[in-house]
Amino acid sequence: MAALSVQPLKRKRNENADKIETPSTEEQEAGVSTGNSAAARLPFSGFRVQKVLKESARDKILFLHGKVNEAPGEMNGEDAVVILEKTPFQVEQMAQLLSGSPELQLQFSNDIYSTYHLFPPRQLSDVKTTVVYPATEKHLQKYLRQELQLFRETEEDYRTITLPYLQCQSLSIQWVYNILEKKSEADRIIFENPDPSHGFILIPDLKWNQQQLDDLYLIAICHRRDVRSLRDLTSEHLPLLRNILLEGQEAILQRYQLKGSCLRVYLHYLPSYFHLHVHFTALGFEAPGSAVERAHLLADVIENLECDSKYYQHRSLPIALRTDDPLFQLFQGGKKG
Ligand code: DD3
Repeated sequence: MAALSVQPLKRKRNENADKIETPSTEEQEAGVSTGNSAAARLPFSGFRVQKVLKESARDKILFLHGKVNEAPGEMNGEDAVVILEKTPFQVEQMAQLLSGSPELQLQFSNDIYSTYHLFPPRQLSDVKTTVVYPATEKHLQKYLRQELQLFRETEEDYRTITLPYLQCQSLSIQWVYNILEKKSEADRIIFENPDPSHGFILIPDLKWNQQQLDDLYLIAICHRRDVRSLRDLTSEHLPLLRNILLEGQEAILQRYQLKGSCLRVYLHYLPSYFHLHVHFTALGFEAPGSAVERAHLLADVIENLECDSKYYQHRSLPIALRTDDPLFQLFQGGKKG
């Protein structure tokens, strides 16, 4: 097993252990850990809304498809997806704000009740913005709200339907290779076991802004490139999977003071990208894709492989498919005979 190389804890901003540590100003000035603080511009100019792909008042999230880089007076733009999301509160910071004199506008007051518009300072009022540019038709489709239907994929379904479909599909996972090769996000890596066959990189998922532990979300991406999904796993991969579980939990304990018993550690089937990866989320956080038809706890996967090396080749696995997914037609057609 490779030596643990957990990064040393960074200096705490204050004494609160729940708070996430940010790099000190010296570190930021030295450029050690930037990429999350520099002023920036969007990677395109202009944004003409084509469609609201999805919105949720409850989740406070908005998915927009826009045309960008359009010449004046022309409609020849490229496609971009912009996802805007209000982030969870940083409790300590908000409490501190209330103890001072926050900028307020009264909405109304009635008896003992009153409501206000509170305008937090800029560092507490950011909107998490995720950009996909240039966006393909696949991206646009991915964010459109769609009905799901559940199937059971047998060993034969996988061999005759799913696998051939995947092979001619070749979705780009360049971003995964960029992480593994340290070409992108290198300063965000939380832990690495560099072993080429039993090693992995642990990194915050793009969905997590790392400002509060409530919605903690990291992914472990394995170094080897020949494991597409749960379906490919055999007992040969047990050392890799055990490393991910044990070293991943230990790294999260060191960095975030969160115990393994407070984490949900699981794989998706079907995954959204076909390079083996494991999700680490806060147990109290109902991350998308943590429902029983998609999430397989890593600890269970390990035990199943210990009992039967070919467990995931032989078993039927549930798959939830969007009705606009070409695979949906193949499964429905196949089932009707
Ligand atoms: C993705 C699944 C993939 C759109 C969007 C996200 N974590 C990522 C690139 C870099 C990353 C991830 C595909 C893409 Cl919004 C299409 O996710 C990523 N970096 N999940 C990290 N750390």
